[in-house]
Amino acid sequence: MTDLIERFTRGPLGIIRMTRQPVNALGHALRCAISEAHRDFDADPAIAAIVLTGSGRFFSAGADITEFDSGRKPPYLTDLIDQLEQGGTPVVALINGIAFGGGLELSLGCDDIYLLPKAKLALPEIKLGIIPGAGGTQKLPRVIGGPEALAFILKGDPINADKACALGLARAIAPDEDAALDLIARAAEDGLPRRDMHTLTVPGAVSDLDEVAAPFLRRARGAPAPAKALEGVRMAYTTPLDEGLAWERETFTALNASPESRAMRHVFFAERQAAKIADIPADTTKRPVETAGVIGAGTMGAGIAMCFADAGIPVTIVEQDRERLDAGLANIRRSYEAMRDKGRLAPETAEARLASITGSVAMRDLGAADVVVEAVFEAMDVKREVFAQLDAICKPGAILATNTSTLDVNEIAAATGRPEDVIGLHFFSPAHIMKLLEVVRAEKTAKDVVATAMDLGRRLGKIAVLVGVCNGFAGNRMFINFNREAQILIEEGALPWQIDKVLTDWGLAMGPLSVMDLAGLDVGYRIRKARGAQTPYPFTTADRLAEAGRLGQKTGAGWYRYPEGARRGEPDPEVEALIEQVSREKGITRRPVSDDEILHRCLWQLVNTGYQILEEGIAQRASDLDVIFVNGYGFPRSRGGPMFHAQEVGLDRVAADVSRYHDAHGAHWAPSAMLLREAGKAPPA
Ligand code: 3H9
Repeated sequence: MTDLIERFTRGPLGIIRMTRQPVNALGHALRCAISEAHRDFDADPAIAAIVLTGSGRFFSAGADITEFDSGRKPPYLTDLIDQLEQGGTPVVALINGIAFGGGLELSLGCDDIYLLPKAKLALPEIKLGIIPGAGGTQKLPRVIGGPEALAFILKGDPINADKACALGLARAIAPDEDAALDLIARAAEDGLPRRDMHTLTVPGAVSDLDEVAAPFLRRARGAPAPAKALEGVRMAYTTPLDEGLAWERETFTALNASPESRAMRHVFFAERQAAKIADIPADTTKRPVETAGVIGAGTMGAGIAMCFADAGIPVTIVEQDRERLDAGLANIRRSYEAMRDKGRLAPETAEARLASITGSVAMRDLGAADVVVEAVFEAMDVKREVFAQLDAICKPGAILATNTSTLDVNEIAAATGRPEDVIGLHFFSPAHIMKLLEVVRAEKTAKDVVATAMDLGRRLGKIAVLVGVCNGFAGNRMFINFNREAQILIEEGALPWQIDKVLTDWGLAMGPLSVMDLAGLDVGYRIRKARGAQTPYPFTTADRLAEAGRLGQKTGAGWYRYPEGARRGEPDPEVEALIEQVSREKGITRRPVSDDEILHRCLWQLVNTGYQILEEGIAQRASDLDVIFVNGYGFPRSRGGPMFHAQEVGLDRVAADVSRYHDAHGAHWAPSAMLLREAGKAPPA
């Protein structure tokens, strides 16, 4: 046994078990070890079949992504697959767990595939901005059909063992490894047929593919890989296998070198890095979280309760009166029923989740909860009152979390006699759908509470990012400044639809004005009024729209007008007239603003604010801010996040632009000292 593979025999079988920690990524050393073991077994006349399997939860997570930048060395994965196909002894893949990307392609190079019940199969390369590069686009359509293979590649999501068998991707599911090896041994004794992909053709008509590809191409937002995946699968119908494989290798290599794929790989590693906390070891003992409570059954509270139910954690949701509680519970029921009706959730799963949510109008029913998340009205006195009550009711050691998006978590914690148990869990709306969770560490939050909250985030299927206390924490603080810049640009001469278009053409899911229309203009209006005017104050137009009852989509008009409940807004001459009037009142001579200026002033506000946040220690690392924007604010993954994008452009250029904007537009552009240092424009701290 090495730390890469185990090899042993069992009757007529020679078994190669991949054991490379943590996920059996097919790095160079593992490829060499498999190649050598295969060669030895292949030369042994006593071996009737070679079995390739994995260990623990993993068959193999695919190619080693860390090698993509450092340069890969032969034998390449494709060489290894050629070796298995050309050897004299049949090879069977026994997929015990996760077989992703190159791990699945390695299996497709085997003569047959058997599964254990926990097998999960995927070609997730598309999520890294690439296409499968070791046969996936050419062989999979030959095995399961073109449209099925294309959907599998474009989604990149895993399928389970039953589905893999139903698609004809695997022969059988065995209950455990012993049973599987017995099955394979019997098949080997009968003479395992060899699989020659060259003899297979893709059934059906090529034209079926366009319909499958259309929604993915629409959502590609400039990323080139989906179109290439379509091209590859289309080729599989008409092109000899070797020619198709050569095209696939070349295309994989080109995409791998693209800025989009570099950015997406950055996000992949950044998301994993975000889980690591400098002063809290990964093995810190977590507090048990078996039951949860949520206070508030409004949109946010209901969504948070659904997160717990979805994760199998029973939850009690508390409202102040029966009417509100019933309305909240009815909303939850409607959401689950909609998922069931759309086929996204099995009827029994929907019912089980609903059954795990209990409603109550008595706070004391939260006494036994391991964690309570408060999602009540966003006002300090209300929150402090709730936390004082929780302090009196909750069992010792319970985690008391606030979902505030703007308020000072230290002040909320101080309303209790146990501030060490208090933390912020900032969910994003809709809470049961959005991936991002900001975990807000207050001054006195205990380390095991932070560790438990980060782990809870993972259990809830979120990407948890640790941030500190400040107005807006990390994400909203950056977003607010980005949006403020959009407002200033409008006063100077840009129009809302120009700004939104520039930013969505660049890849953002939505522009800031459409976001305001979706969220409701009354939300920001109330916050601004509560906080008092700031300088500069560029929200005059937004305030006037709100005061005129143009609250956004929900009232059919905001920055845009929405005829008959349309979700896509139309430019509105009335808004244009209002904007011009506000500029006039402020003595601003409107001028044409270029798309380039719009893009860079909005983006560099994010980046400059990001560096301020890092400098203040509100976030641990620049890549955490990228994770926040990609998962919470519709920033394109293929641009890697604002901080990564700035580094790609060059921090010296960013710093020069920021300094120029500072000269032209004033104090809100004061360059972050850290940005200047990182750009080499100021001495190190
Ligand atoms: C490919 O295969 C190309 C081929 O078509 C063609 C080639 C020619 N490589 O996520 P976790 C690390 S492209 C290197 O926390 P989980 C990860 O960074 C590849 N490292 O665990 C982390 O490291 P650390 C196609 C990898 O249990 C640790 O493993 N495959 C790789 O929540 C644990 O990861 C994919 O895109 C890798 N391939 O989830 C699969 N995978 O501890 C990508 C993981 O230092 N991987 N690591 O932070 C995943 O989706 C998830 O990691 C997986 C495990 C589901 C496997």
